[in-house]
Amino acid sequence: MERHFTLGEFIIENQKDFPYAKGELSALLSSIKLAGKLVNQQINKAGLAEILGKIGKQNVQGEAQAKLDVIANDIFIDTFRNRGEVCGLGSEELEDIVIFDDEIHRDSKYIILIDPLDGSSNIDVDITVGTIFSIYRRVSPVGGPVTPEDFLQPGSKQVAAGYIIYGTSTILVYTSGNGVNGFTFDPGIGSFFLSHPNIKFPKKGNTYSINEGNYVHFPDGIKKYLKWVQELNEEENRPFTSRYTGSLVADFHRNMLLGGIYLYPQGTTAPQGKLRLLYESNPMAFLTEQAGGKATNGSERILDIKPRDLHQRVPFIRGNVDMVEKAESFLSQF
Ligand code: AHM
Ligand code: MG
Repeated sequence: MERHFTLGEFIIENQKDFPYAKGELSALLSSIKLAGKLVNQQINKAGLAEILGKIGKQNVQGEAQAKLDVIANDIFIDTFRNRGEVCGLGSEELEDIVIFDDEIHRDSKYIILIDPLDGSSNIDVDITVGTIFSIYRRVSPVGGPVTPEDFLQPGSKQVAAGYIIYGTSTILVYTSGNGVNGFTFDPGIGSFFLSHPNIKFPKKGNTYSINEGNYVHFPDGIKKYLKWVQELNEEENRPFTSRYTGSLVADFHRNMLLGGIYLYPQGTTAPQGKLRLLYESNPMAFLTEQAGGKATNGSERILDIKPRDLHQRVPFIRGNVDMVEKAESFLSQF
């Protein structure tokens, strides 16, 4: 039987491709791998361990926190606290950044932004959830205090980004700017193995993913685009297929592997959409471009947006280039 590369072996083999300091970024990915295994273990036994349900508090976004949201957040923070690869962390679950300024972290060049458990409203009904991460090189001098500017960099400055999808299998997908690769977790061995090398969007896609229940709130361009995707046109393979789980990682992963478009546009009740630029849209946009797709807010490249604050939201459209450009053309016309 052919033996696949482990994630660790792959990282060492490809270190030459990392744009920055080699060993540290490899170690950082190894910490994500460890935290991902711990979260995976918690998710798998959630029904038995009485860790389903809400904790009765809201996160900084005003959304009800699930117990596993908090557990996953703690696991990632503890992992990065115990190891020295990042000097600061921002989390969708926390109002402020966490600064690690003790001896082992002080000389670190990296900060990380995480959505520890995305799609957490799906946990209690056993639908796929995910962890999303985004890594930047700090812009403030190494050894000095970590600053907000270290976190408020445009997505084009990411040095690595990815997600862990806790689905029928657990897969870690990441890019460090040299393509996208996916590694499936083998629970018997406890390692991630290369299973999805060099992921690219297929040339053609015909799946669209959007919460159509919000239709009445969408801009006219999106309404007209949705009517267009539902029209009969055999040559263009329309109507498209609608698939939406409410878990960004699941909808993203499927559409990247099979081709398709994901939209979370602005609406009258959510003027900037729902997704967070730093924790969700930027890492997904980096992966999208690395897989040959396109990610915009409807008119502007996501990775070019200069963030104003940590929890900023942004309309998000990403997928096959031709599909995204079609949606953009409707937005610019109507
Ligand atoms: P979360 O970070 O609080 O879990 O919210 C993000 C999730 C995404 O995974 C998903 O794409 C979106 O919210 C679904 O939102 P909606 O339920 O409005 O369709
Ligand atoms: Mg999220």
